[in-house]
Amino acid sequence: MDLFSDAYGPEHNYLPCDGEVNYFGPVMSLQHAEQYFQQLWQEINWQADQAIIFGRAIQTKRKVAWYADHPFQYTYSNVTKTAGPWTETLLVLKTLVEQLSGEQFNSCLLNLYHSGEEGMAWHSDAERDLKQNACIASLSLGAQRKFAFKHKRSQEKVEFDLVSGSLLLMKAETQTHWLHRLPPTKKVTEPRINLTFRVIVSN
Ligand SMILES: [Mn+2]
Repeated sequence: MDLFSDAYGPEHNYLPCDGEVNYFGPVMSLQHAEQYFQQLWQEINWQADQAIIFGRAIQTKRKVAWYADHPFQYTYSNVTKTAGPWTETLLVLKTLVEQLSGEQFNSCLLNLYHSGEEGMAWHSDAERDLKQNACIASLSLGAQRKFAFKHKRSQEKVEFDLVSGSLLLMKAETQTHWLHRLPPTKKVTEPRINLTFRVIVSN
């Protein structure tokens, strides 16, 4: 397992095969990252998420929110959510991410992890509402967390330290062949907000 930094720059593909991941490192100052974190913490309509564990729906401590160009419906983990309209802060960040990535997005799924004890298990972002092989852009604000990819067949791992204000892109066939997760850790006590900008197919 390799631990990478952003030493290669945004053009570098960190995956050895079957997909493309670009890591830009920080794309704003720490002060701006903290300011955006505070704004989103205040203005986003954070909601408890549900997870299905052994067939039972349970409330997660992790909070989520879902915003888009239109009141799209989005289904994951057997829960359907309707998107709210963009806030001013989200539009600023969406514009920044679009300029850096050269991609366009019509929606954003936000996750709020109150501390390192909250994480996300191995999964791929392959919901049927997502445009297949479209870029997913992940912007991190707040606590630095590890983020890992694992190839579905070979089990090969690629791991990142996602610093506050950093941008990571998942492209092409990444979701088909790779899982990703946010491992829980007792070492992190501060919260993190993650924005994932996506392309949803109209429904
Ligand atoms: Mn994901």
